[in-house]
This record gives sequence, C-alpha cells and structure tokens, in this order.
Amino acid sequence: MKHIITHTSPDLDAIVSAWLAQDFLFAAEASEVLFVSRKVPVKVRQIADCLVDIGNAYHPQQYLFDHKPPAFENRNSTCATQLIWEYLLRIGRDVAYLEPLVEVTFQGDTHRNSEALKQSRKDGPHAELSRLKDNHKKASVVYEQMVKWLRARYGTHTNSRSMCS
Ligand SMILES: [Mn+2]
Repeated sequence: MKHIITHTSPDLDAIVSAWLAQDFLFAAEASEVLFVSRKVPVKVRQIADCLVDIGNAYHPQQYLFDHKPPAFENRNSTCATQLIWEYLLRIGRDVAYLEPLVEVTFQGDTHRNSEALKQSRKDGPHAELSRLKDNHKKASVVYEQMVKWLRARYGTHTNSRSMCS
C-alpha cells in the first residue's frame, strides 16, 4: 500500500495533487491518502511514499512535491498540483489534457484572478469543493467525494477503477 501524505483541511491544491499521485503516479498500485498537520509527524514521514502540498521540499525523484519555502522562495510561483503534473508529463504519463484543471488550481492557490477561476468558483472544482466542505467534516470523506467528481468530470484515460482506500 502506497501512502500519499497531504495536509488537513485540504484545499483544492492538496486534493488535486493527491489525486494525480493516486491515479497517475501510482496508478495501478493500491494507495491511500493521509491528512496530517503541516508539521509532518515523524511516524507519518517514515511510511510516506509521496508528499503533496506539505513538507516544504521539492524533490520529484523522491516524490516530494511542495511549493512552500524553502522548496521555492516564493510559494506563489507554482503549486503542488503543477509540480506533480509537470513531473508526470516528464515521465510520459498521459496527463496533458488535464492542463485546464491544473491551471485553475494554480490560480486559486496563488491568489491570481481570471475568468476561469471565477467560473470554477461558480460551477467548477472550487465550487464543488466548498459544497463538499459544507456538507462533510472529515477530510477523507471530502477527498473521496471530490475524487469521484474529478474522475467523472476529467475522466482518467487509463483508470476507471474505484478508489482503494
Ligand atoms: Mn498549495
């Protein structure tokens, strides 16, 4: 079982980057996502196979994808979703078609503004995530529901299995 680690109260960047790790990095391998405090507990670090939007380190070969200092001087220059997506492209995964999702996640995470982001807050991934957060307290439930929505909307090309967690 692969363990993907991200932070509690996951925002869209945490959720989309964890989903990319599950469905496109580990793909056929069973994996689960754990939600922990920003200061990653040592025990969790020991079992971690991939960190997204947490850990303050960017080492793609070690599957560490955070954009916060000291990984990047300016946390708003990129986001976890963009970092893992770029890595997946480099290793030849079929993820180019997800660019609009990555872009709108990046814009939301780094306080940019655009028509796409306004639209996302109206009826796209940002809207869906706030709806889920209003209805569910547990991060794992929010994540599970959001992944269902992402798979339905952005259909994984290679993957239609149900979640293994
Ligand atoms: Mn982020």
